[in-house]
Amino acid sequence: MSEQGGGWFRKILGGKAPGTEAQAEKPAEETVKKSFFAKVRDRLTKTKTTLISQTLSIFRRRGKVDEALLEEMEECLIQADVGVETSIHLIDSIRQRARKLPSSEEADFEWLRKNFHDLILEEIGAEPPQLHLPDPLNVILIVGVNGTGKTTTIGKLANRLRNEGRSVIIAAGDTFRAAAIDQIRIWAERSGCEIIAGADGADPASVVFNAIAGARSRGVDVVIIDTAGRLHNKTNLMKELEKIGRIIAREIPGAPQETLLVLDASTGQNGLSQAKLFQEIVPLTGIVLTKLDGTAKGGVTIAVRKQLGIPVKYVGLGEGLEDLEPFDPGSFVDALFVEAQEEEDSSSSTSSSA
Ligand SMILES: Nc1nc2c(ncn2[C@@H]2O[C@H](COP(=O)(O)OP(=O)(O)OP(=O)(O)O)[C@@H](O)[C@H]2O)c(=O)[nH]1
Ligand SMILES: [Mg+2]
Repeated sequence: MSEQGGGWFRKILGGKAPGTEAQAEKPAEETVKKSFFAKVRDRLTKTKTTLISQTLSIFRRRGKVDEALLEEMEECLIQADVGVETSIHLIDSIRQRARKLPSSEEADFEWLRKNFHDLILEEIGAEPPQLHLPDPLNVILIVGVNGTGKTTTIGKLANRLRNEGRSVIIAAGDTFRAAAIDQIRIWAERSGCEIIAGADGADPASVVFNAIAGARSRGVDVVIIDTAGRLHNKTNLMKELEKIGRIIAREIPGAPQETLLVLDASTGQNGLSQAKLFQEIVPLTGIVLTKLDGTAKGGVTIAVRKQLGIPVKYVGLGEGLEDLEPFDPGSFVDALFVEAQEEEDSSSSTSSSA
């Protein structure tokens, strides 16, 4: 596991990385983080229980890899919102790998665990996807249907980028909903970033133009643009995003450097249809998967990568300023499997002591 992956993993699991020694972490700050991530881990458990632990527990009941087990596993993946197509593909791959085993080897529990782990990692890609912001002035366009967490994500992302030494201006490009500007102002304050807003109902493209001009004159290197999620129909949405895109490209050749689609993980497969719709309107460079802290449908993480070919770049793990983490696929899959291991260990110790 990579160094970076270990870090992400340790944060989520409150310090426990598999195969690494318990490390003496920096005390005060780490303790605060630990209690926070312990809370997150408890919430993420919902995902793990459904996706991996449940699947593997079927194995424990049956004791061998046979057709009935594979069918039950497939069902389980579909219920965890991995998606029908991807679930069938995963199980087919397991089936083929099992067939190819030499007769001297058995498809036992460890075999299943390892192959399942590797296959999921192949699906989502092992490399942690990075934001690509190479220019003196970069634009991040944030899109998604209403309520998925765009505005909240912008606040968290602005905070993150500032902590990484970037300067950020937020463009309040959602002028459609009355309260949207006040909401993004609060997030700009929290993250300590400047905000450029117009009046309610103003043309979002003019807000974007002003934000870029402001960023240029102040030497700011990132502009994050909020957009409206509720525009009644696809034609309106398309018109508005196209206009915003035109202004951005005219002002900064090559921009937007990133166009991130915000998806609510708890909407499961519905999120996939949303992503397909947006893909037709704007070229997406990444996904932010929000509300992963409160869902049993984390399987959508695997589905989006496989079916849309777009990497998940960040995950939202709560409503606070710090609750956004860069997505690290290796750690994500490790976390799923370690939880299964821990559950298994505790259940076997319970049964042996009984
Ligand atoms: N638990 C949890 N809640 C989140 C997360 N991200 C956003 N939320 C909540 O989701 C709700 C909607 O978030 P917004 O940021 O307003 O969503 P939006 O996409 O900007 O919505 P519109 O402006 O209406 O299009 C708020 O109550 C947020 O606090 C997350 O990662 N975890
Ligand atoms: Mg919003």
